[in-house]
Amino acid sequence: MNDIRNNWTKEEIAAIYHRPLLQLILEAADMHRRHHTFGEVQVSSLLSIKTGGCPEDCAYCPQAARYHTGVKVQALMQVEEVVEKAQEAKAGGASRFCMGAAWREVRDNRDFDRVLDMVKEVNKLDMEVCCTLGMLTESQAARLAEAGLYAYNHNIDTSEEYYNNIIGTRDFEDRIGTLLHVRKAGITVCSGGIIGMGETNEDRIGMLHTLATLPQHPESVPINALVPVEGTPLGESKRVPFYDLVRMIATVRLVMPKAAARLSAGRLELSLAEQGMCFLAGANSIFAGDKLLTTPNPEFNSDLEMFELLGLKPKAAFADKRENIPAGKSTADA
Ligand code: SAM
Ligand code: DTB
Ligand code: SF4
Repeated sequence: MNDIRNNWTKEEIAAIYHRPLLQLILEAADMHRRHHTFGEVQVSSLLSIKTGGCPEDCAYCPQAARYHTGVKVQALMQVEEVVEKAQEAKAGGASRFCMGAAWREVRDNRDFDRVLDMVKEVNKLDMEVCCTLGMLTESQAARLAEAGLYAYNHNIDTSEEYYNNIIGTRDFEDRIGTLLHVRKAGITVCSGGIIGMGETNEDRIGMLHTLATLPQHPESVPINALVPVEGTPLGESKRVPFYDLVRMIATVRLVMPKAAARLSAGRLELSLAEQGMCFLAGANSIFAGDKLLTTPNPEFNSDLEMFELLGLKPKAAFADKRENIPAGKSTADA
């Protein structure tokens, strides 16, 4: 059976999303076992290397300069500080280190040169290095690849139709353009979105349809439950129903079987049993550490307990073979 398809229709994805819940989870668990080692979870650590003051108007984001959210603006960190944080994350069991900057786009300036140095240095720690820096040109993506970047996170966030209700300062096509540049540079793609922003089920299905019909599926698909932050236009939003989150994860697993389905923002609100259900439904990646970019995340020790209790194991770095091997590594390491 060929599980990997890029010709999904929205109707097919909708039929999956709306299956009876336990049947959906069972099918997703089955698919998960066919393509992944069950119980293995990729652990990423996030660091905000440049915080706040962003010119964009993303309605969910505490780092947009135009909203008053109490996030303190911080200029780009120094390379040494970042390497220290990466070392700590590695010691805590993270195999991937993701550096986030509150930029609209990358500019070819000294800040970008410094980020390239960060990528080179973290790469030396034998961790999968990831960045999320906003929009990229083709040549910027190539420079990041050359520096040893393993993954680039760039979320499409929601459906094409709903996009401009959430973000007015750029278009959906801009996001897709950056994803193509990342792919072309041979960097693995991490792209997903947020639920709980007032979108319909159709929008969620549309978002997954866009990702699942790209010429190549993203290697990683983060599903974030909106963290409502006071001061943002979505600050008063109600928490997204848990079962919607499970449906999203299971649908990711079924339409993009090989992707890492990342249970991302919003984990702090979930019980252990709820997280367990997400892992059963195909989630196999999390952000660990007590902070996401600016909002809290479960404590390191409570995640350790969860891994112990549910019998989960952290996945080793570079466990997935990839065509574009980072500088200094051979396929034998992959
Ligand atoms: N500025 C870059 C960009 O927008 O691509 C990178 C950083 S941005 C904060 C990364 C992602 O975090 C966003 O695309 C969004 O999906 C997610 N995010 C931001 N604020 C969030 C919130 N309050 N709740 C859930 N996810 C959020
Ligand atoms: C992703 O999809 N979620 C992460 C990561 N990619 C960069 C970010 C979540 C941010 C949540 C809000 C905050 O902490 O500022
Ligand atoms: Fe800026 Fe990214 Fe936040 Fe949008 S999501 S406001 S681009 S930091």
